[in-house]
Amino acid sequence: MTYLELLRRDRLPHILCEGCGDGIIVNALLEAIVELGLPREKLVFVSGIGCSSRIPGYLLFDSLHTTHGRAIAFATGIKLANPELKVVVITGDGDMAAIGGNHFLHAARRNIDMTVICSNNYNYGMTGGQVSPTTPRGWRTTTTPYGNVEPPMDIAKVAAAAGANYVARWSTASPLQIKESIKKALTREGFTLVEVLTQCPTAFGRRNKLRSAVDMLRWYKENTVALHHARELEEKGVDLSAKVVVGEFADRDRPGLVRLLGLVKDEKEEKKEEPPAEERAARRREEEEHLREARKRILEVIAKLGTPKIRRMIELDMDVEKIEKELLKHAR
Ligand SMILES: Cc1ncc(C[n+]2csc(CCOP(=O)(O)OP(=O)(O)O)c2C)c(N)n1
Ligand code: SF4
Ligand SMILES: [Mg+2]
Repeated sequence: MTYLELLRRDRLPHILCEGCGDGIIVNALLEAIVELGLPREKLVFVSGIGCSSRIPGYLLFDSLHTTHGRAIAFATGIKLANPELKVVVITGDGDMAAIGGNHFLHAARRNIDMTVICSNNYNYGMTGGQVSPTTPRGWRTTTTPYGNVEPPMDIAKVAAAAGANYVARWSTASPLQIKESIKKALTREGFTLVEVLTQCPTAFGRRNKLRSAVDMLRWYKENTVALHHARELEEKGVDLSAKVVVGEFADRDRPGLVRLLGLVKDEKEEKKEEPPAEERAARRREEEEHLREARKRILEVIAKLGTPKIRRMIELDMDVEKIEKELLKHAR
């Protein structure tokens, strides 16, 4: 299967602007699903409201387009109702960190089994470019025309601190890393989050002298620092306050909520309880012996009741079905 087969091409043309980074997210996501070989019927997509939240509408999967900020709440319901499903939330910085902030925080704390992909374009793209909780200081938006004065929220660090099992952040300038992190996120238990710093040239870039998608991608390339480098640089006293740190912020194995609630079998415990191979073989031999004995006793009874022909058939150890037929003929 190729990722093109997972796209709802009947819904094209899409509503996203030319150069919008959400296309890079779709590409990485579908390639991750194809490479993992995940069956279509096992995945459900959930989104809120925003440009990024429109993504599931273009994917050939079951999906739920919900109300603003509530995607994680709906996803929780789906997962608890059917723990066999892999639930994926596609959300934006406004949808998840502003109006949906509490759902996000507690889903990470409770380690609720779902994968969240957050398209962080630093603003409310769909409604024309208002400031969001992640807009960096000094950047202009329609509601901060002289530059944002508020300190931004660091989505990846908040998720990691709250208790999520897997958290990664990359920019759209690193599509391969996004794909690999989505693959990890989709295969981990518990709450997993991939934050993607993405370009919104229409509502955000042009207000900040980054008019095109290329300008914005170049900005990400020049201003992101890998986590391990950031640590080294900070130790040397380099000021990274104007840079964005990317990488994996959490990768751990806490039990997810579904397992804590006992809604799935604990495979590790099950393996522990299984007897060793020798013991299993001995049990099997015992069962087979028991069946042979039972068959022998039944045939003895039949021999007593049956005709000389049936007795002969039993002596010759003939097929049981043939003996049964002969016995039925005799009974009639
Ligand atoms: C309850 C409610 N409040 C406000 C809105 C208006 N609204 C729609 S999308 C949106 C922000 C979307 O921002 P984000 O999640 O970052 O998505 P983007 O468009 O940037 O991808 C807002 C405030 C709404 N639809 N519902
Ligand atoms: S407004 Fe921004 S986020 Fe929305 S589709 Fe256009 S470029 Fe993408
Ligand atoms: Mg946004």
